[in-house]
Amino acid sequence: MNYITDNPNTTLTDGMHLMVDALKRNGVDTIYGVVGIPVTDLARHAQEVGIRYIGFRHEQSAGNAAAISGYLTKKPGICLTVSAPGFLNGLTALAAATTNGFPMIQISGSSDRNIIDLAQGDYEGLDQMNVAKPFAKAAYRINRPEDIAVGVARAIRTAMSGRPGGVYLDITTAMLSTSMDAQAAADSLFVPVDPAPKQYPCSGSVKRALKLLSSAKKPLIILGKGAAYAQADEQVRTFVEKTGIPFLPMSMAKGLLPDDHPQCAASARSLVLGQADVVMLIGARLNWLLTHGKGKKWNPSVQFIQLDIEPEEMDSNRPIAAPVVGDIESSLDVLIAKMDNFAIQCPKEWRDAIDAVKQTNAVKMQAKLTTPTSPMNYFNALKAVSDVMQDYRDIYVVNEGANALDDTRNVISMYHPRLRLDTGTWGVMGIGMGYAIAAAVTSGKQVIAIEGDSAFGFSGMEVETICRYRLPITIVVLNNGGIYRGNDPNLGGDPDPSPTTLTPDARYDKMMEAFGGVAYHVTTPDEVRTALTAALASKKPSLINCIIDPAVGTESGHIGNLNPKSVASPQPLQGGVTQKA
Ligand code: ADP
Ligand code: TPW
Ligand code: MG
Repeated sequence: MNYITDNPNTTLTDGMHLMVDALKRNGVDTIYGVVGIPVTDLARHAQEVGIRYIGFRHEQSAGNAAAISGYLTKKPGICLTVSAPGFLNGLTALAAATTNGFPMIQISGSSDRNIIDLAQGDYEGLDQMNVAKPFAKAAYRINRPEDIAVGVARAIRTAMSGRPGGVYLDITTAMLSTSMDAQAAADSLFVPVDPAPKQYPCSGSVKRALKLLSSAKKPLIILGKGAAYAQADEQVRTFVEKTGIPFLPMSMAKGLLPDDHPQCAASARSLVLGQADVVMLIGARLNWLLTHGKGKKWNPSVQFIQLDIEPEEMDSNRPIAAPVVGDIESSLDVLIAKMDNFAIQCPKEWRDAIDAVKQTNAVKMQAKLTTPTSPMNYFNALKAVSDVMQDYRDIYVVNEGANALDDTRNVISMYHPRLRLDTGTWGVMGIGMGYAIAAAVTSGKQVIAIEGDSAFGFSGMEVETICRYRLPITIVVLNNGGIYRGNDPNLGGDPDPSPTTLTPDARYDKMMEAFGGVAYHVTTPDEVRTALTAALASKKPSLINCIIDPAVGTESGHIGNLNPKSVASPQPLQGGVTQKA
């Protein structure tokens, strides 16, 4: 129902009702949030007109849910927060969405401008828009109901177009209760036309890229989450398969082409980065995750082709020999159309060398996965998870932690695009439950969240949300009793736990039980297998608490090398950096 058109006798409306109508008119079907002054009625009215409202226990999870819903649907996810503290709680997620390039809009109620601007101490008073600006792609404030349509349209277009990102939309308490003629209000609404227009690359840039690619002896394609976001799945497959060039998926691009694709070079990562002479980046940035395209991991004379919608991304870390600025779908359409004019091929020796390394590494991995230990380690526990998941190849995999993240990424194969959702560009702990909830809500599909015990703690209270909405989410906590490890000593020798230590054998399963979900406490891979089989078959909210050896984790997982080196204590203080990225 639409408040204004369905209430013909209404002659006046107000900002709150018009705001909801504007969202509805723009196709918003779900709002993720936490209510309170001044947005409670807005959420109620949204529900009244058929927008689904998912109420969280903390705004950060609501924001994460909105962000990943944006990634999955290519439409901005909406997060609703109250003023000051609620707004700030959501802001971390908005900032992370912007960093990841996910479209979302954080709509926040805000207090009285007159009081805020004179710092007179309003209820939850904060100059929110100025606080939001550095963390968002853009920030707008709607001060009058007659500006709602434009404000919402601007927020949507900004979030979706170019490189997507987080938009902050400030709605003041005064605006929400300002009245407006209902007919004029209805007439003001509109939907922005083509908010994320196609952007074709210029033909010169395409020819330059194809020419460089055809000169390569050891070409490599790197697929990033921008390629996954673009939903140009057929174009990606056609281009990769027609060229025959090996590809390396970045974490969230896993599954864009299946991990068992013969051209997938994920398990020969060191070899391909170390030797490739021409690397084509498709929706991936040369940021820290690729060691900025330089250093000992890379062939020093590598040349780059980069497909990206954001012109400023080019040359940000390494000179880009062939920049192709456009959206990935359009760019690949043109590249595919023109590629026959260039003799692009992938030398057999290069593919053979990669295949040989893949085979050797597969044998090593198999040995790790099948070596029994007591207590369990990450590998034999994840082998059990992986076995069960062979029957669930189309479910979402949410993943966070350090070892729990890196080992899962390596062990759990992905077979379909956009099913792997993880800590992203910042490596944020706390995305887990928000991402899992939004994946389930937007798709109606099942979700498995594979969580470190520390990581889970950041959003663990949302188990109640999962149970309240009866979502088909299974949480697997890889519980080694700590951040990286559970057995670090307190170097001061006093009885306090060490900085990395959490409660040993903590019963996270009881949290699920507390809210009516199904809970398992397991200590062997066989028990993992049995519990996960039952949990996934039940489609119920469920949590499997897997007790992992507290001694096996590596400092910071695969990125221990990023910890600052100490001159004063050249040896790692405890455990330390034991594995190179
Ligand atoms: P990853 O972490 O997987 O390497 P990044 O987030 O670093 O990926 O990079 C994604 C890139 O994709 C960003 O530079 C972004 O501008 C770009 N991008 C996002 N959507 C599109 C699109 N539709 N077309 C082209 N480029 C895109
Ligand atoms: C918002 C720092 C990186 S990884 C991690 C933390 C706290 C948790 C690792 O322990 P976990 O995994 O989850 O038990 P495991 O298997 O290695 O034991 N705050 C934020 N983000 C980050 N990245 C951190 C802190 C961190
Ligand atoms: Mg842990």
